[in-house]
Amino acid sequence: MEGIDMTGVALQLSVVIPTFNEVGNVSVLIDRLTLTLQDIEWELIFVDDDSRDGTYQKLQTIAACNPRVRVLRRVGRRGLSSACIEGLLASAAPYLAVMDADLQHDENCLPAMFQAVHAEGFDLAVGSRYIEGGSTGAWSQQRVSVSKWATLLSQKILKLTLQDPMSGFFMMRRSVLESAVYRLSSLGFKILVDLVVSSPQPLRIKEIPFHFGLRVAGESKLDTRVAWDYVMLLADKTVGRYIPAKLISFASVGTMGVGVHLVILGTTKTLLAMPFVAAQSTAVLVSMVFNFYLNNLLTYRDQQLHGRNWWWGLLKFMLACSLGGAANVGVANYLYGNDGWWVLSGLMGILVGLIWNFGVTSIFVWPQRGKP
Ligand SMILES: Nc1nc2c(ncn2[C@@H]2O[C@H](COP(=O)(O)OP(=O)(O)O)[C@@H](O)[C@H]2O)c(=O)[nH]1
Ligand SMILES: [Mg+2]
Repeated sequence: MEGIDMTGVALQLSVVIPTFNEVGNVSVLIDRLTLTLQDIEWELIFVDDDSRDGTYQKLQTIAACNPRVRVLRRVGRRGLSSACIEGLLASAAPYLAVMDADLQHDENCLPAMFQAVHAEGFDLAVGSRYIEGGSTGAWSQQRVSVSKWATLLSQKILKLTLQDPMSGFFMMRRSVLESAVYRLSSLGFKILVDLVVSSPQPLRIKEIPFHFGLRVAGESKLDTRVAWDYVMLLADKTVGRYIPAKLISFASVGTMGVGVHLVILGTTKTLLAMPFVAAQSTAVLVSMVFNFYLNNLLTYRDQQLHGRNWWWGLLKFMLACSLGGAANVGVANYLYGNDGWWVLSGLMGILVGLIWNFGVTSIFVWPQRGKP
């Protein structure tokens, strides 16, 4: 190409490594990768979600003297899948790998994965714990069964034939990313499921067994909220083309909010003998706080509000939802005046209120670029 110096050695492999509080692991990982990848031209791209333990600063120091290492820092954002996708999009090699930073993924599998996608005609090589020769290592029984259930769900609902679609350790040809990139959901923890389902063509996949290692430094970020993210990913990959996953999450939280409302109304009215108006107002207030709290925790986990922003967000949420409530009653009342069918009028009111609340809060309470 004219004007561009193409005399350097061409890069073959980009390894993308998401990090969140992994300061104790990254140096060891880089040393191990340097040994394992001796015969390949490689680069490492760390994507750090503004870790609090100095991971970013440490990586920056390493990157300053190791030209194979780069670090991308995201602020006010969280999410394993979206971090991987952004790292992959910042990469330059024809073959791309994703692996964890915590030394639980066996880097000795990388050459075999590279061989599979580079020389054996596979599009994707997956480090698999659920085929012969692989294992989940020292996982608790509970974690094994949750992972098995999640695997089963993706096999049944998304028709995946992979034995270990929950794996976060894989390598692919660049074309896999390029052809799936516009369809990726980027929700939650399960980037491999997202990639495979978003690929327009069936992929030639090789699974390579490995033993999931022990985490020595730092902590797992896997918590129960990851399960919610996973259900949202499944929803997005099935009905997502019609209804946004965040709207489904928002509506599910709202449904739970109705339950909370009724419990509070019941207790304040019957047990505390409050007048109906006071009991209903208390229930509205409590369920608004409940809705805000859960949406901040689940629906907008990737851009959660904290500290002062949390209180400010709550205020805006309550204001937006009060207007949504007024729209709900207005529409329902208008329809009821026309057709007199209370069920349909009521439901239409709820739908209008829901869409209003979701739309307005997604713009004013959890805007795309939140502050840390
Ligand atoms: N950038 C980024 N990395 C994350 C996030 N959550 C987890 N990670 C990283 O993803 C990898 C896997 O996470 P981990 O907590 O070990 O999950 P587990 O192995 O399933 O217990 C590790 O390298 C984490 O540092 C996140 O929200 N953002
Ligand atoms: Mg881990």
